[in-house]
Amino acid sequence: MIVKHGDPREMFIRSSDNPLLTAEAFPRMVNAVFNPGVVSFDGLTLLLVRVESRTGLSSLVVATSPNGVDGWEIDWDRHMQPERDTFSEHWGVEDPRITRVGDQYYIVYTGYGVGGPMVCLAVTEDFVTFERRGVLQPPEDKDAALFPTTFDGRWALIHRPAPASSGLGAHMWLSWSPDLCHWGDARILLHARRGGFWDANKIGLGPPPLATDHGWLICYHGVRVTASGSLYRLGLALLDIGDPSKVLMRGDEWIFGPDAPYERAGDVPDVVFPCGWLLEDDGDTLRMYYGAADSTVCLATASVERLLAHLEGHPSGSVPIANSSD
Ligand code: M1P
Repeated sequence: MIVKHGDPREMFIRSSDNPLLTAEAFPRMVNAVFNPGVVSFDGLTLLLVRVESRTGLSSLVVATSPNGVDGWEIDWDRHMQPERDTFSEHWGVEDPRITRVGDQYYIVYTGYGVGGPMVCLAVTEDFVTFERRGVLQPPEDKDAALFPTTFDGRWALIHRPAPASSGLGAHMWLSWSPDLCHWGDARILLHARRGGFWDANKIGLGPPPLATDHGWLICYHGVRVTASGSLYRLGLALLDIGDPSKVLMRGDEWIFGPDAPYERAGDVPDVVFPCGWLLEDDGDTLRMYYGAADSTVCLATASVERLLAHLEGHPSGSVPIANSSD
């Protein structure tokens, strides 16, 4: 039997240990564990996992592993609980993207507040205490991450301000700040395409941008609405290393999509949703951690060189500079 999701032509290869983490592995009874942020911390792979309890609300829990594949320890005490008495986290905290800056880890996450989902920032040095730094972008806005460096003294944030229901598309934006507090100079970075494309109408950033010799590598999800629901797939783009508002390349094709049984069935079927990736010491092997079907945590691995070669070999035909909406 041909196992389609093991096709060697794929760039991201799924771990045979998938799913790495399931709700059953957690010490408390929870509904689902998915969409983790990831960093290397104290010699371990540390995942900050979105844990949805049986209330439906989410919090973020630390899980660590010596090799990033197995031997996971779930540390229920290292837990970023939503501050439910605040307007920004009343209904939970979701989908963390972690950027290391010196000894600090900047966690950009979705605060689900009474006004809708919004982009929030918390900072930690130990993943024990999490210092809230407030709302970076008001509702409705999500799928955000910071770059690990400033550009001419300004921080850059990729985010997704609009709901697809506007009818005008939900695009990825870039905003700037001198102090991580005051944001402006906002502009569209990548348009959701239109019509029959896999990434028509709604897109959003996956993991934080990755610095490469060729530019910032970006992975984003595109959402295709079908008669039987939404399909969440992933594509690539490359931004100028000195000026991330310049889109150098964007692929026309998706490079990873729901295929394995644990991606096709779950609370939300047909979803792959990465919030973090980790470059191994060889400088090429990229471990991408993703939520599968909004239910479990999974891993797929790719070569950065191969991802970049794919982008170069598949330049966008329909979106020459990535900012046309056709
Ligand atoms: O259910 C799929 C995903 O839906 C939302 O993402 P987006 O708004 O970008 O479509 C998020 O709620 C995400 O957590 C979820 O995995």
